[in-house]
Amino acid sequence: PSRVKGIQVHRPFVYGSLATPFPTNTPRPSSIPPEHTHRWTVYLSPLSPSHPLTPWLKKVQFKLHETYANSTRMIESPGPFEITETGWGEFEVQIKLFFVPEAGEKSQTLWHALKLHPFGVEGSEERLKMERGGEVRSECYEEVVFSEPVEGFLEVLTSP
Ligand code: SLL
Repeated sequence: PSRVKGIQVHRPFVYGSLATPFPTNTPRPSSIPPEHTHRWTVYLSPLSPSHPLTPWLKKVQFKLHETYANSTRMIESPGPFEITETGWGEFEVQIKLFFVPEAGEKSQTLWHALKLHPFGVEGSEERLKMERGGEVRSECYEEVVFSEPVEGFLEVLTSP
C-alpha cells in the first residue's frame, strides 16, 4: 500500500489517573485488603466527543505493577480504555497503544506515574484542592502523529 507523501495527521487524546482514598472511619467491603488505602483508575480517553479514538485505536494494554494479579490488562476498542483497582502504592503504569490494522503501524508505548497522594508545590491552589478533596488526578495531553499514512488509512482518518 502506498503512503501519502508530505502528509501528517495528528490525533489528540488524554491519559492519566484518578485516585480516591478510602474513608478511614467507615467500614469497607471485606473483599478489599486492609492495607489498601486507595481506589484508582488509570485511563486513556478522548479529548472530547469530537475527537473519537475508535477510527485509529484498536486496543490498549495497561501493564500494572507485578504485585497485581494478571498485571497485563488488555482493553479492546471501543473501550472505555481504563482499569480500576485498589492498592497502597504508587508505580509507573505502562500504556501500550495498538492501532487499527489499516494503519499498518507498530504499537506505541507511553508511561504514566500513578499518583495516589497530593503533589505539587506546597500551598499551591492545585495541591490544596487535592488535600481538601482527597481526589488526586494526574493527566497528560498527548497526540499520535501518523506520518505519511497509507492511502486506505488516510481515508479512514479523514472520513466524517
Ligand atoms: C512502592 N515501588 O513500593 C512501589 C510499588 C506497588 C503497589 C508499589 C498492590 C497491592 C496488592 C499495590 O498497591 N502495589 O495487590 O495487594 O511504593
